[in-house]
Amino acid sequence: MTIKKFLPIGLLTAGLLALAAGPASAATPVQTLNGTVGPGYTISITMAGKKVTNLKAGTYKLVVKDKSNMHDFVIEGPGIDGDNSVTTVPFVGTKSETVVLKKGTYAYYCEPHHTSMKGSIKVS
Ligand SMILES: [Cu+2]
Repeated sequence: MTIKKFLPIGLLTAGLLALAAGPASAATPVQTLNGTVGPGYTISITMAGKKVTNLKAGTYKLVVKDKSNMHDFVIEGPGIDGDNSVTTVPFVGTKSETVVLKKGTYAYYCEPHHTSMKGSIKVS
C-alpha cells in the first residue's frame, strides 16, 4: 500500500494567480496639460513645467490659466473644431476641460492675436 501525500495544488495555484494579478489595477491616470495665456502677449501649453510639442494620442485634462481680459485660449485639431474656446475675452481665471487628442496636429492660439500668439502640438 502506498501513502499518497496530499499536495494542495489547487490552493497553491490560486495563490500564485493572485500574486501575479496584483492589487486591483487602477485606470491609467489622465495627464494634465497646463495652458497659459497672458498676461503679456504669450501663450503656451506645458506639462510638468516643460513646453509640449509632441504627445501620445489619448485623453488629457487641459487646465487653462487665462491671465488677461484681452486674450482667450482656443485649441483645435482632429476631433476638436475651431469654435472650441476654452476661455473667451474678457474672462480672467482658470478653466479646465477634458480633451481627447487623436493622431495629427493641434493648434492653440489666442484668437484676437492669432498671428503671433500661437503654438502647435504633434500627436502620434
Ligand atoms: Cu491675445
